[in-house]
Amino acid sequence: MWKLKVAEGGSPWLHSINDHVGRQVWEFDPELGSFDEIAEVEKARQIFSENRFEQKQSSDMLMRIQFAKENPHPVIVPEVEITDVEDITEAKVANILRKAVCFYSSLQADDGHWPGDYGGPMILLPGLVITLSVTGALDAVLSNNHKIEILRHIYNHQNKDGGWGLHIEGHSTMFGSVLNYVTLRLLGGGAEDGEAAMQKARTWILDQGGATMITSWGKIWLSVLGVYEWSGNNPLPPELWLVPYVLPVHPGRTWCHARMPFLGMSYLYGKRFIGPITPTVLALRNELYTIPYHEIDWNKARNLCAKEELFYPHPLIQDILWATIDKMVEPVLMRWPGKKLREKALRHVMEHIHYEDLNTRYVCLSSINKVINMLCCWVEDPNSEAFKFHLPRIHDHLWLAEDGMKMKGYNGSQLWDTAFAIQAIVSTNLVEEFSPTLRKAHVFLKRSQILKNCPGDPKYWYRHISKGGWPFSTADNGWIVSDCTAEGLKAALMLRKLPSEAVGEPLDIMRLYDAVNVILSLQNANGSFATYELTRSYKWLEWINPVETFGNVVIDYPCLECTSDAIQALTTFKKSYPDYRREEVQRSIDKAVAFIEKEQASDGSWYGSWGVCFTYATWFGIEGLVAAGRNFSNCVSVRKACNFLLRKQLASGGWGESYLSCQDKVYTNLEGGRSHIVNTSWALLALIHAEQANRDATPLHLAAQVLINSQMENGDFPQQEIIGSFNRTCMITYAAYRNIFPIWALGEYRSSVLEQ
Ligand code: LAN
Repeated sequence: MWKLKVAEGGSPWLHSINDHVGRQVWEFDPELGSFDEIAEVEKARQIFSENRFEQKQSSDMLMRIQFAKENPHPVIVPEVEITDVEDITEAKVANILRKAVCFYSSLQADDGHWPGDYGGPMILLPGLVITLSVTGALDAVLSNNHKIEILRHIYNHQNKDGGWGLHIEGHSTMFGSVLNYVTLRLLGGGAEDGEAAMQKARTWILDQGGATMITSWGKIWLSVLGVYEWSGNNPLPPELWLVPYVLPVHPGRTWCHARMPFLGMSYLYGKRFIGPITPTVLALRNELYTIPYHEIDWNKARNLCAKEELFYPHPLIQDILWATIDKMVEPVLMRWPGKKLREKALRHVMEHIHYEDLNTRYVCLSSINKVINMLCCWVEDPNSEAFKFHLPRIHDHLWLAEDGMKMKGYNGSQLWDTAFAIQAIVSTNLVEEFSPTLRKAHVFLKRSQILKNCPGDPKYWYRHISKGGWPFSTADNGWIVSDCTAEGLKAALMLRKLPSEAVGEPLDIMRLYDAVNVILSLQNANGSFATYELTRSYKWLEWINPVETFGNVVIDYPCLECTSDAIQALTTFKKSYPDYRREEVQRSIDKAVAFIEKEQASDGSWYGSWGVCFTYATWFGIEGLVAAGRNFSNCVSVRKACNFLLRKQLASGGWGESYLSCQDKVYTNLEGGRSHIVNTSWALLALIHAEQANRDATPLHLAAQVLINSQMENGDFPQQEIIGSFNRTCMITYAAYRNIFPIWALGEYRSSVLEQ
């Protein structure tokens, strides 16, 4: 049976700066599991695949089955069902919360964090399988059991039309379809039922024009595998890294999630690296195209892109730019003496790849650049130590659920979820009952703070300071994020106020100061905060975004959520430590508030980049303003935002927003007007904090009723539609939100609305 192992290392090729705290790895142990347990897992898999077109997101059942055995918890209170808002009482809500937190505590790992699914995108795992395949490491890294689970995931998420989307809930795209088809072929899928699935997929691909229509990023992976020609790619010249930094196009000025993958891709492009041409590769050349491979016009193919994934069409000027580089510059760089410059650029790129690998303990920023870096290390030297260090870290990026094995978008969402969970649990006023949970979470929080800057000259490495910040996932990942730092700081400050006998020793005050230093250092001149770094270049750079599938990728954009979080953290900090960098803190808050007000749309909403979508951002907008002392009576923005949320409340009392809001930038209800507990919780939290109870508490009671009635018998909450998003078009699972946010919202509801 499969087992989730947490905070374990166990290989001489693994290093950690904090004893692997937060590390999540699924391992197969044939000795493990009673007959009943194995049957329970099988049942969960079966239920998923039977309902796979209705419920596309897994419910993390494998982890739940394991944790139920490891952390048995009593079901402490009878079920409460509310048929009328009049029935809601403080005592009933307290019981619901007790049950919810009791259940959620049983999902906490021993190291203090809450593991969970962070899958969703369907285009990540193929890059890994292609990489393992061309490096010959496939069988060494993925056991047969891994392969079975990967195949299960791919089959489970094939759309009815035969294709695969960008993410599990999305319509079929050439990107998703070709890459998953190729993965099936490389893993030897196609036995029994698989044959029919592959046939259908091939038909979809050929009907939409074949693999030349895949987006640029897919073209690169296919070229690496040898089933697409490098001449069919637009240029990715590594020499770009050598242009003077003053130029706005220097890659060092772009968003870390654009520049890190570009780093490795430019290496592979510069070398025109192709893996071994195997019989499968030759067969794929036949299977993926509508015309014979040698007749394909690769020059034309450079700019082809299927309409299903053409979210960001290249402006003409971009096409002209690529054509010029392709025809005039590349030929020079491929031959002596231009080749000298290419070699210099490749050395520079490799130096930066090694720097990233070392400073993330081979976890890397995200699963994308992890795989690309690993491949580059192998291309540089197949026997390198770097490649060996990369291998065990692959498992940090894989997750198993009842829908199969997937690649996470990151090595997890450990810190982010834990910081939220702490605040949610504290909001219930049940701190004493759940002090062991909080104590453990507190340890995790403390052990995940980044205590050092990355070595060397930050300018040379294009890095911001890290000391005092918190990462999204683990300390080994090491990349701090502005809002993760803010949430980490908020959680630490909250725990500091509670008796240390209950929640453990508080975080050292110097470390609080360091966190504040990081936050202040991340504010842009216009008052906003971006994600990992300052915004280093201009919006117009988006015209060189070569990735047709995603929007808002080229620079680290100022973002509402991060800006609001900074205000929340700084205002909380200021209350306890008014003298630390007093004026700077106040100035920073004021400027951030002005940015938030400026960002608000005329209908009162804000648009969210990282969640679905208007409810998420409007919750952040309100929290930021309220934290800074604004309220319904003294601030028109708060008024407008409350009215916006009230207008979107469904007849059921909940809110339910579709992921389509993100790409269309128009508020869109879920199909059939269903409500979603996470959207409902965000809206409820926002309205409570904007003192809606003083005006009319009915909308709050109705929303609370939705949450109360969706609680399951064991205290868990159901997994509904996918709720995380990035870059406008891709969705990502936040498995913990279904527990955290109902607890938090009902916690605040109980203490601020019912106990008034
Ligand atoms: C994340 C995850 C966390 C997220 C928050 C902290 C929630 C947000 O408030 C700031 C942005 C951030 C850090 C974020 C940025 C984009 C990420 C890193 C991701 C959504 C996780 C995965 C995504 C990354 C770009 C995925 C790379 C893969 C592609 C298919 C482009």
